[in-house]
Amino acid sequence: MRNKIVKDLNNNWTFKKDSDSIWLEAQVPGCVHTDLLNNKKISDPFIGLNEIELQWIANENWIYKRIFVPDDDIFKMGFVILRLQGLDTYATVFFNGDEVLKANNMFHPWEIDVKHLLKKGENEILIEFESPIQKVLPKMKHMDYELPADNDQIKKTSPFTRKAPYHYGWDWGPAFATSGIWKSVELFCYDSLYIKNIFIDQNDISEKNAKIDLNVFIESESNHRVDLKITELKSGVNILKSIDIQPGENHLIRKIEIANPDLWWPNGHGNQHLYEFKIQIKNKDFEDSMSVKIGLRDFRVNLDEDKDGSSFMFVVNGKPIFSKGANWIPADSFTTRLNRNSYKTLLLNAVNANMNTLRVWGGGIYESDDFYELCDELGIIVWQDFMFACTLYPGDDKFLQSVKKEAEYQIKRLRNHCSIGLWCGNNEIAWAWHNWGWHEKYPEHLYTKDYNTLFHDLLPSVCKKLDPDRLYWPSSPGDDEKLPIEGQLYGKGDNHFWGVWHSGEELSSFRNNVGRFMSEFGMQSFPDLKTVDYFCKPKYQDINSDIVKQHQKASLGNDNVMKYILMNFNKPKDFSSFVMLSQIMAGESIKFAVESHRANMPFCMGSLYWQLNDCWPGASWSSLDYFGNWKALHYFAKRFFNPLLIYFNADGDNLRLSVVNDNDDMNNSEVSTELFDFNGSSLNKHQFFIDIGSNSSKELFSFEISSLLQKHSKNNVMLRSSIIFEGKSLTSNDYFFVKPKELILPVQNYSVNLDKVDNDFIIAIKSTTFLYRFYILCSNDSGVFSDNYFNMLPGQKIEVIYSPSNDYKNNQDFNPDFEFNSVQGLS
Ligand code: BMA
Repeated sequence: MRNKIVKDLNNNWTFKKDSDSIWLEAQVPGCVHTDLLNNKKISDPFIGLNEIELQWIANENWIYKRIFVPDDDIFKMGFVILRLQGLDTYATVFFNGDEVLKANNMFHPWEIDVKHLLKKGENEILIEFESPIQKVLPKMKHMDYELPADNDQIKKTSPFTRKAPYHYGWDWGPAFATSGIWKSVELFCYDSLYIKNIFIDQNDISEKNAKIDLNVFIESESNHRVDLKITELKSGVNILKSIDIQPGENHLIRKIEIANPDLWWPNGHGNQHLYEFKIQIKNKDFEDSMSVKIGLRDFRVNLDEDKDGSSFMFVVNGKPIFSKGANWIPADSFTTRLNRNSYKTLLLNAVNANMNTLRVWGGGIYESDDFYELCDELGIIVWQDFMFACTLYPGDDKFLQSVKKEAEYQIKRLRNHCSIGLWCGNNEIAWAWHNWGWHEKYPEHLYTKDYNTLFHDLLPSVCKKLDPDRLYWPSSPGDDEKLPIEGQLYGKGDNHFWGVWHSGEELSSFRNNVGRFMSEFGMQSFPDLKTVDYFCKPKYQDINSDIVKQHQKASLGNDNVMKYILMNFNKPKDFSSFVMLSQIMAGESIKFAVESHRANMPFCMGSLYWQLNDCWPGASWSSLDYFGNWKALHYFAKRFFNPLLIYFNADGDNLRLSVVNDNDDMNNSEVSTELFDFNGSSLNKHQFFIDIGSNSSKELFSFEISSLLQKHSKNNVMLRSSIIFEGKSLTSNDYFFVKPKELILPVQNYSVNLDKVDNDFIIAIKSTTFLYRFYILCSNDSGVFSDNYFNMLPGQKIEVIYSPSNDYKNNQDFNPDFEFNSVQGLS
């Protein structure tokens, strides 16, 4: 019996700069920056001003090499393929001294048959990487225009290279144009035939019945008769069939039905049942098998026209789903350092904040298999961009062919994932053409021909051929599937709203710019104080220091962070107060935005803020910092994405209260609304019993602000509303009648009591005064608090649970260092 052999060649690599003579140890998968760091040849690229010092690396050529001795059984195989799962990026590969391939795209694998070159004893693989910058510059000299690439900090070469756009710098990340072997290297050996690919087409799924087409692709060199076996334990699928295989690619389709399937649901709407199909082929000489895990679900994006334009809504198993989540960027500038656990921690944080959707944004990478497997398991719908963002791209045949290969590979790799909701061509290019002055500045054909070919012809046709049931959406933001003739439209498609932050508008603009699906909007903040300490010594912690500015990549920079703080809060008294106020400001801003999106359901059916995570320690719009610390925004997100939400909307003298409910019907729920002054006295209270329908947003009542307040000052009162159902308070929200800086806040006073129960710490807080956005930080660990950044009335008691990070979870000696404060202590 001859089975295929997959021989991992990831160990024992060495590397050097092309002009150096000494070889150093290298890691595969890896990249030159981390290899230099591991060999102590450079200092941590994320600290101080090191980013500037390390720019030379991207301008050099690097060589990677390994020697290996093949096992005897490999020589018996008919085919020995050198499979390089990912090369970053311009690489020439030599096998035993012979040049075997030249690579120029990091987003698909490279394969070459090396059987004729393979010898007994030592074999050598050597890979020369050319500087991604120097490789492109000569080509650019002959062009009479540049391509925009506004975020590219390294000579604007990025549009020409199929390499992660953010490697060249972005407005939240450093410029580290890596080189290296960023995915596994293996010898893939087979004799005559193997299973190449499986595609499970879910064409008709309901609670009663799941009808799927199981497509098996078998590559063969000659004619064979084999037994094909398909099994799935949970559903009892067990099929055995004898089939004839011809030379070349064989495509077999098997129709399968599963009665009463356990359906897959997004987080918050049901369970994430998965089925695992195992496909085997076998005869007396050969055997091969492959498994695929899938969630069965009917997934549609409803784009139907309606009185307001046309909808943009995910409908899963017939149920409209309000998309709650954020935009995902690569979780490291050097993604090869990430593993399944790093992904799991980040994605669990998303789920813990009640998210059900993430957008894999087009300036990063197509994520690892771990990422999508975890999204399947956790119920996270993935909006998947192709990797094109914020620039125009070349339109020559060579470039298009490379993209075609990349798209075909990625679609085949990812299409079985139930979490993937749609494919999207690019990030913001059509919007930029019409609204960022590109139309006036660049030759027309870059849009009408090159852009059009890539995003309205090539990508949609590859999607249609390989993944016919999934929506292809050309660009985000976008209003329909045709080449856009204007920027964004509100009322159709998805929107990126950047009037707040980029255009300096007040938070109230969030309320006036609600579209059908809000796929981007954001507010910057600084990371956790520990993270600031990581990249910047205390003596340089100043908003204008070079190091702090180096870790702020946005064009409007720290001045804009300060501007928004001062629009709403009093001046921070020092740098760490500035950091904390920036976080609270971001929390309040995005709360304001998301609440208005949710309150506008079903007109608006999605709210994904910019951005979930970071690729390095620095200022950004993220809610989780590079080390996974929850910034204030993430705690706010957990509340504003709570399935049940109370929403206040002031309109002149009216204060309207609505309830948004993603849960099932809740009959006879108590909604209580109470006005307190900052001494804790209840000034008035309203209580209603109402039925709250499922999947709905409903305005419940409107108060006259003047009669609510009567003679009380707006500056020292708070309205608190909660919903109580079956004796439990399910949600609450606080409303203030003026901006935080206009509140007359008392000097803070509270007491704290600490207890340890199992691995967790219970922090009991008792306030003696009103506390505005009281928060707890842990300065020696990155664990998570059950709640944080909340308001407390005098005399109120709150218990917060601190769960230590994995580093300290089982460490009985761990003593967390907690710090307590509130907005009152920051100015
Ligand atoms: C959006 C994104 C990113 C950018 C962010 C903040 O438009 O698509 O390109 O990082 O804004 O400016």
